[in-house]
Amino acid sequence: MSDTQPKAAALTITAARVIVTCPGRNFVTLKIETGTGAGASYGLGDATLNGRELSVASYLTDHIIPTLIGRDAHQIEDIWQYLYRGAYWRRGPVTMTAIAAVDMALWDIKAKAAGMPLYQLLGGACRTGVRVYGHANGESIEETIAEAQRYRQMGYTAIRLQAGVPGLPTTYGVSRDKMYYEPADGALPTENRWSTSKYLPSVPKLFEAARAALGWDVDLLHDVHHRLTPIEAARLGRDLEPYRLFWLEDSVAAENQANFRLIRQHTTTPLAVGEVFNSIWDCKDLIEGQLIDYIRTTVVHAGGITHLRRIASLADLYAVKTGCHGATDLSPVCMAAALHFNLSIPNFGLQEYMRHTSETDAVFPHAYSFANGFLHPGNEPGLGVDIDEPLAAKYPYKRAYLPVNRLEDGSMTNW
Ligand code: KDG
Ligand code: MG
Repeated sequence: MSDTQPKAAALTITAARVIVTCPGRNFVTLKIETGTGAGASYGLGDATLNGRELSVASYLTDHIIPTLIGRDAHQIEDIWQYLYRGAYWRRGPVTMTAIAAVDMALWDIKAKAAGMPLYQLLGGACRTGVRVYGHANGESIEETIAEAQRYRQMGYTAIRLQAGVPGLPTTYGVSRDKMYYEPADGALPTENRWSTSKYLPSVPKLFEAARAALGWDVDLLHDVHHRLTPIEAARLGRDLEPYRLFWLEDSVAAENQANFRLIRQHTTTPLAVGEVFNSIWDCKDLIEGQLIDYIRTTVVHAGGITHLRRIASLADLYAVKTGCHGATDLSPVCMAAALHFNLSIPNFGLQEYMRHTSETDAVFPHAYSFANGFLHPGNEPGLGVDIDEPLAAKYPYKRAYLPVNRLEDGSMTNW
């Protein structure tokens, strides 16, 4: 930039630090401070990576924060490029979560400086609210349907259904918690068992019973959690066609994006994937090949609002909609960021919303609210989320791992 250009007033970054707290589960939050005295402000970014929280905290504290001090918080894109290109080692969940936290905090600061809720800065609201889905889960089909009915009564118009698989001691997505979703359950990883042959016949039975009990005026979803091969996923998609799912999620692991070509050739069940993706490169072929219908990348794990907007814009060209991940391990800071993002993009699809415990809500007071199956980010300047630091300090970090998964013969498989 030429020195002769007039310069806008800078918002100098004066300090930044990482806050780790465990109000029921671990959350990592980045707080960036700008200015001094009456001109001081701050922004928050979620940096939580389930089961690997301290790696992101270290990446931020040891490697990113020293490079932020003195920069102009207004230069969000330049800082993003600096952290992504400048590191030489690109991508990966730890790096991209750390970059996401910086990005969220900078958008929070900019929107506070503008005196606007963030969605206004992102182009304004494209809709009146953000439609969400919750998880109904149970050991049996009957229990799952009863849970789904409870979600209907709360106003949800879209519900994910997961039921126990007969013959397996535990099943992905079936937990004791009903309003929260907390799979990180041990100081060392729990070992689960998996059998595709037991699982596959159980899912169409669940959805047949669900349609009979719940009718057709509700969107139903299912998460396979990366457990099938492409041809098994193709068969499941076909078997579920009569029940018109809103989406079938993560039916296969997607390191090989071409897996989805095979599934797509065999079924019209809509496909969603991407909660573990961390960059546009993870989903480029899936989107350009129109191999999926919903992309599930979210703010905290995919490089922040700046990068997620790029993914959504690419997806829009190919009629792929968003379906951001929103399990309980994504903090209220991420949830708020996702809501501002969702409200502002043309190709929003659906937002996952698993609630936080009252302890978490108290640590992160927020402006977003739920009514009639929709969330709204509220109209406070910035993201509309704060952190009560003295309260956060009362909940020290507790090591917790996600489970691992083995086949019945003992082989490791995808969790
Ligand atoms: O941290 C992992 C969880 O967020 C993940 O297992 C939840 O698959 C999930 C979902 O769809 O919410
Ligand atoms: Mg999932």
